[in-house]
Amino acid sequence: MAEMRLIDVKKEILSDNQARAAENRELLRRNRVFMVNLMASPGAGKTSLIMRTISELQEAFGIGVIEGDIASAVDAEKVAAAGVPAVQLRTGGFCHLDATMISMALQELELAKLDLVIVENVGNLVCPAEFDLGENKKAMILSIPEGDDKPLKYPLMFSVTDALVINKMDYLGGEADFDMTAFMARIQSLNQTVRTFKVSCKTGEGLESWTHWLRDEIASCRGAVPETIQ
Ligand SMILES: Nc1nc2c(ncn2[C@@H]2O[C@H](COP(=O)(O)OP(=O)(O)OP(=O)(O)O)[C@@H](O)[C@H]2O)c(=O)[nH]1
Ligand SMILES: [Mg+2]
Repeated sequence: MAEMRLIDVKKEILSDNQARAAENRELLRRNRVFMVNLMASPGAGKTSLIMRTISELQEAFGIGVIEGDIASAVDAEKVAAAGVPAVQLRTGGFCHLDATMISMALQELELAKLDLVIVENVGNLVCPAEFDLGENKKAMILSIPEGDDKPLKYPLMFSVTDALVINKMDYLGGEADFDMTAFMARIQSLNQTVRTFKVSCKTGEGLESWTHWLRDEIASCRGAVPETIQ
């Protein structure tokens, strides 16, 4: 009988990704840049939150944005029009970003001038949750019209995220049939440490607490590298 070899493809891919993510994390640490990986379904409001964040923090901080999209560059064009450097990663069909793609994008940004890099991951509640990009924090958006049952259907993303932005709060009380108490109980059972922010990118409601969290995270990154290893 001939020798049989087994390659566990997923395990290999994730372990390669982990090594590249560690390099990205080190590059960011040396440049004192805070990077947040923003994940959500298509249309949940990722670009809207990024645009709101830019207008709130642009004066105080150097911001760069990495946009992930299967086909277009429309989100990066919006960001660039606001005067913020943007790199569009067009994945050509891949449904998530990985650490190698982020490494390529980071080379296109002048990290020495930046304090904050926001990554808009590909719109998808499944695959992005599995890939470490070397980010400091993971954040996700769940928008009210998507429904309160999403933590039951896509538990991994809700489990791994550090911050959960509940967007489109302006839909509550109207047509939306969303049970906030049941939703929060589902989140609690998956993730006891997640920070939650209830916002509307349309009205601006609740956005100060999100930008406050980012300010704190940026400040702790800035203070993180000892002077001797700059
Ligand atoms: N009513 C309401 N609409 C919103 C809110 N936030 C975003 N939208 C709208 O939702 C739609 C999708 O918003 P985007 O910010 O493009 O969503 P996205 O997650 O970046 O979408 P993809 O990049 O395609 O995955 C747009 O029409 C926004 O104007 C909100 O808080 N309330
Ligand atoms: Mg978008």
